[in-house]
Amino acid sequence: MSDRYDPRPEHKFSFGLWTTANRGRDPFGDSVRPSLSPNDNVALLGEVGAWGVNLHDNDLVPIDATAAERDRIVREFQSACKAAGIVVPMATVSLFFDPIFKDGAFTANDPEVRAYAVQKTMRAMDLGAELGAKIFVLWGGREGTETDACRRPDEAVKRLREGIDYLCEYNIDKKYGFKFALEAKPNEPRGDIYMPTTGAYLGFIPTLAHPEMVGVNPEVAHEHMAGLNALHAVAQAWECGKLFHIDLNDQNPGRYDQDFRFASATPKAMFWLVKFLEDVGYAGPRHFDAHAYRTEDLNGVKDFARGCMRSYLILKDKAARWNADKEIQGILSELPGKGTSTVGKYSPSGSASLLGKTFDR
Ligand code: XLS
Ligand code: MG
Ligand code: MG
Repeated sequence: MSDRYDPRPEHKFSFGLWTTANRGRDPFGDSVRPSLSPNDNVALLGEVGAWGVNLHDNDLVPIDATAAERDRIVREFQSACKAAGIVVPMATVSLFFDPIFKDGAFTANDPEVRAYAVQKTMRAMDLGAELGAKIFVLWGGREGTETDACRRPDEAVKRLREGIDYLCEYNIDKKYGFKFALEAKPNEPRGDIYMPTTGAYLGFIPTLAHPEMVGVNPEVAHEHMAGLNALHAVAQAWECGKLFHIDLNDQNPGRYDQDFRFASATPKAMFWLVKFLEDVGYAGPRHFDAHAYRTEDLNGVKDFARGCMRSYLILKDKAARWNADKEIQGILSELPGKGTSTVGKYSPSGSASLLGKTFDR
């Protein structure tokens, strides 16, 4: 059955390999779904009508693969993507799964671990570039603490900066043309993660050697975990030209990282988010970083993926209806004080007349 909510390539809907291959494992329970190979995964994404697939290095290439194995896996994956009509817009690196990162990656106390984290990221950039990705996401899942006895948090910030500056130089050196998108999350798996919100990263980026190369990847669930309004984070990133990517899903505040299907928990908030992205003309990928309920089987995973895209398109349609609705627009036009200027640029005479003005409170 096809209808106007069918996904099309121009919608730029993407999924991480890790999202549709999520096997429903959690800290208290084992996998409930069989493993899904990367090649079968892209076939599934093609079947449901997605446009792109994103990946961590080790979602595709096992951490202990030889160079020859790596090359074969990449070749076969490229064929699978081609057959499914799926592109790779974004790549990222796992700096959280391997036990070596138990104390962090770029911020770990052991300089060997930090150097390995940078090397692993450079190789993940090589992989992403080979697959055609132009966006490189960095989520520092282990960059944090359970107790601050282990290091001073400002030292962690300096280590993080050095790592990212190095990767920016590598990007320039190799002419990869990546834009880095930094993804914040307040906690989980660490007790507390440095750079807990998108706003923290927006403060950090101007301190980098190549701020123009670095933006953010806000995730709805992560802002909601912190009890924040995800749209406000997205809008602030957009306003300063830093919305390089977005992770769409859903999440109730004050919970573990739920990664629910897009718009399934807070549909009203997600309406405003979609309306914003469409109104401002955000042209990047709409990436769903979510997974199916643990009670679902593989068919349920397909329903879940279709549901993410369908929910987006329904909300996009409602946003267009909002914009076209005469009654709504009539009410909005009655609001006072349109525009973004308040008092204009400062001048001594202007300030004197402002000070002299009497306001009717
Ligand atoms: C985990 C993150 C992760 C990033 C990519 O909570 O959302 O999936 O998006 O490493
Ligand atoms: Mg999440
Ligand atoms: Mg994410």
